[in-house]
Amino acid sequence: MKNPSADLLNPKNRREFIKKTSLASLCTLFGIDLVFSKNIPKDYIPLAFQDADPFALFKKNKELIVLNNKPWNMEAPAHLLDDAVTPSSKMFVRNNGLIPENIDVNSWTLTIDGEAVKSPKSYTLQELKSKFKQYTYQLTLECGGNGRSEFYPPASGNQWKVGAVSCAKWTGIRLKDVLEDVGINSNAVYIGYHAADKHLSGDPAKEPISRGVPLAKALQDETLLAFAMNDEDIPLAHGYPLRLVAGGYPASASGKWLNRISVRDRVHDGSKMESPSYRVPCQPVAPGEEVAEDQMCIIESMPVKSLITYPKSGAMINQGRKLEVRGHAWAGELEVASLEISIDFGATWKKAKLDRPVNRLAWQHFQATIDFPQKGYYEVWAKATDQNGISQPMLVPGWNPKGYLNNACHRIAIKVS
Ligand SMILES: Nc1nc2c(c(=O)[nH]1)N[C@H]1C(S)=C(S)[C@@H](COP(=O)(O)O)O[C@H]1N2
Ligand SMILES: [Mo]
Repeated sequence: MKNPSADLLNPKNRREFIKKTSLASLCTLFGIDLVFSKNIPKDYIPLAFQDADPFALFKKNKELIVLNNKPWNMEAPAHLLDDAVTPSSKMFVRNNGLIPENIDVNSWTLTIDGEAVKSPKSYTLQELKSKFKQYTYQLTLECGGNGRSEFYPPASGNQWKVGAVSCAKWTGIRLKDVLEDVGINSNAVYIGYHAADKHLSGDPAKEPISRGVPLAKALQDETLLAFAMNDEDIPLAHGYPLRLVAGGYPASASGKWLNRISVRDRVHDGSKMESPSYRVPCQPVAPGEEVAEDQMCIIESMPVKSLITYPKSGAMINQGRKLEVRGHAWAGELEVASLEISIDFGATWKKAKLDRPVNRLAWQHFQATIDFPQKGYYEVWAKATDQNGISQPMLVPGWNPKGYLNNACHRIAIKVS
């Protein structure tokens, strides 16, 4: 056994492994004695191992895929994202550091500071909730690196397939209302968030991530300081008790465990704002080409994209039966104008029924009914086009050193028999 801890992340492997291995030798492997191991019933999984189970820890659907455990990163297979509103159990987790522990909501504060505030001001959670009007929006959050695994030459980082995207319902107050209450100066150009998670190195002086958005984005109606997700407290993995939510931008701009926002007189220079993080070449480059740091531009609005969430890839149907296909489409800060489906590898396209978003920056649902001409293997491809007439590419687009913004058409396999 090479790397027991990695293999044991999969609960199926863990159960198998524990069945095959005596608990005593299991613990030796992990560097600790299990005293009284002879008293432990067969098939009993010690709590220490249960705690390492991200599915139990974060109450996640067992079909989520674990990409990393330090920090925790998990994504959903496409068919799991079929809900109109993504439930927490199916929502991807992307952490850059260690989730804060022992959060005390009663003493949690948000401080607004920075070069461009009249004077810094702090609020308790209670003050934020009672002083400002509350709003609820469904907001699409997609990791900038979603789809990275398809780039060639490969880019380092979490090898996301297609499931690092969510559209939950967020409730909170408008950042712009709070900034107005604090008072910002005319030199304000950007906001940067600071949060309570810990750097992987354990160094308290380092922040795992501290990103932000241009002031104009910060002042949009839908940019929230959220304290609830899907009508409940935000789950711990998703930023409890307070989160900045800036839908349509790479989700890295939506700071979890938020405790401070700096209103800056320059582009925010926090951790992972620097090149090449969350940046792409300002001008297209050849795959594998080296790009100078000053030639990398910060990602703002995410590109147009869609996901087929029903049926699951590999589905089989009988000949003569119609197939209902459905999913979601989104286009960063823009709206999706149309969604087309192809079953002949892109030779012909048919328009799907596409809903308007429930609110700005929410994904849009599509649905199509497909007839297959004869038995055999098919692929169903989906292609969204945004309101500016820009469509998803069929091939992996714009290679970039960090593997961001892969918005190639999603496809599923169907067997008609
Ligand atoms: N404080 C903090 N906020 C964060 C992160 C983080 O590591 N720490 N990760 C960011 C990134 S890169 C992404 S893609 C989203 C993931 O949000 P989720 O885990 O709720 O799906 O959170 C963003 N906000
Ligand atoms: Mo991300």
